[in-house]
Amino acid sequence: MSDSDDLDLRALPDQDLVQQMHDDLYDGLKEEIEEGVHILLERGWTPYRTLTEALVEGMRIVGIDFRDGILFVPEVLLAANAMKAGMTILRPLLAETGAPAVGKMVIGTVKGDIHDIGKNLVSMMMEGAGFEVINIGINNAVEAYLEAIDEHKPDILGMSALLTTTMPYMKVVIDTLKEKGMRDDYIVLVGGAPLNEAFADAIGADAYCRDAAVAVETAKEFMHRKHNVRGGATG
Ligand code: B1M
Repeated sequence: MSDSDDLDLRALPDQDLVQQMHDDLYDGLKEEIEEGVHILLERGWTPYRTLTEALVEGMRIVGIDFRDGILFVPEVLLAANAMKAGMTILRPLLAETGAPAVGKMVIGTVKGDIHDIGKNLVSMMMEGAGFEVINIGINNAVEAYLEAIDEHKPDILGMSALLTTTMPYMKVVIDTLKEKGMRDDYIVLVGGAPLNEAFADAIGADAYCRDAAVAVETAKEFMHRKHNVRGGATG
């Protein structure tokens, strides 16, 4: 920690600064991450580049050492906090497109799962692409999804799961929509590190989204199809 205390982040060239931010994220240094994000933006980096190269890449490294038993939950929580602080700065900038809403999405992490960084990133990127996003948080039981759908009438239902033990819950939600005869009223997109396309197919989702950028592209594509179908039906 003392290394970072002494370091003048502004004196570092871009590449070294990004490297230092990966280290600071690893060490859970929230203020340093905030400062690093500001510096990159001042230097003309786009919010998206700052997000992906400085923050998401840093979190990927944290994930590897968490998996390998080098980092533990308390340290990873600190890293997650630092990441969120950086995302808080970038969120309004990413959303600043001024575009009319191209669709509405309700998104939440499934029951039993409290991972929310990826979901929040998807929300931010979707907002940036002009979607209205209702983020219902973590640990959502099927009732919470139904309530949000009923209240907000979205085009898209997004679900996130980061654990192999919680991903099957997505099927519970989709099966409930089917039972209620509501499944075809929504585009269901799913994502999270342990998922893949075969899983999304097997549970009856419309698509698996590998990352936030793919989520945006997929959502746009489905909205386009939805509008075309409507246009075809009426015209
Ligand atoms: Co957890 N954790 N964790 N964790 N954690 C993982 C997921 C794990 C892979 C780590 C590992 O072992 N390598 C592992 C899961 C193993 C498995 O099931 N296969 C794991 C474990 C085991 C656990 C605990 C059980 C640990 C314990 O207690 N012993 C526990 C479970 C808690 C619970 O949920 N009930 C736990 C706890 C935690 C923390 C609380 C400490 C913290 C979460 C903090 C938070 O989110 N606020 C945490 C973290 C941070 C991680 C890792 C390190 C990082 C996750 C992350 O934020 N990634 C993670 C390791 C990893 O994934 N490599 C790990 C960055 C984020 C940008 O990526 O979330 O993948 P990601 O999101 C991407 C895409 O997946 C996709 O787009 C996103 C952006 O590009 N996407 C979607 C995600 N959701 C989407 C939804 C969509 C579309 C796309 O909808 C349309």
